[in-house]
Amino acid sequence: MALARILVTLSILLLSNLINAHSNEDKTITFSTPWIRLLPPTVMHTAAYVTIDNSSNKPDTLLNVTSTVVNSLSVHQTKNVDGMMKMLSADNLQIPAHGKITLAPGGYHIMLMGLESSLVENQEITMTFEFKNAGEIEVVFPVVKR
Ligand SMILES: [Cu+2]
Repeated sequence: MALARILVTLSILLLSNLINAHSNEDKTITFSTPWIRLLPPTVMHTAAYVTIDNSSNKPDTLLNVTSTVVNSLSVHQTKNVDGMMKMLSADNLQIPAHGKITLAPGGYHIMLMGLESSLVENQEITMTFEFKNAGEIEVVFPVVKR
């Protein structure tokens, strides 16, 4: 019993710390480990990956992704359709309340098409993500060889 009470007290303490951390910045959407895959210089398209976290108690919707240095950005999902890997567009991607969406190779990704010039390793590309509730958020993506 005593142990259970200590555990409950501990988890309440941890929880209140988390809540404080979020209310400090008032940011409901946060991004972690953004990266863009470096492809050979002749390939004028590539993909970007990131984990999007939603700390609010409402789902949010990704409406648009833009960048001043890439002509066309769109959200795609790689899917196995009848044994063939296909890329389907994934407009209006939903980030669940108190949840996250991971964009990773083999699944969701942001497709960069019509690059004006080839990317170089460690180059940084800024993208603006527009959410229905959270508004516009800028994220810097490093170009990584992986
Ligand atoms: Cu794609």
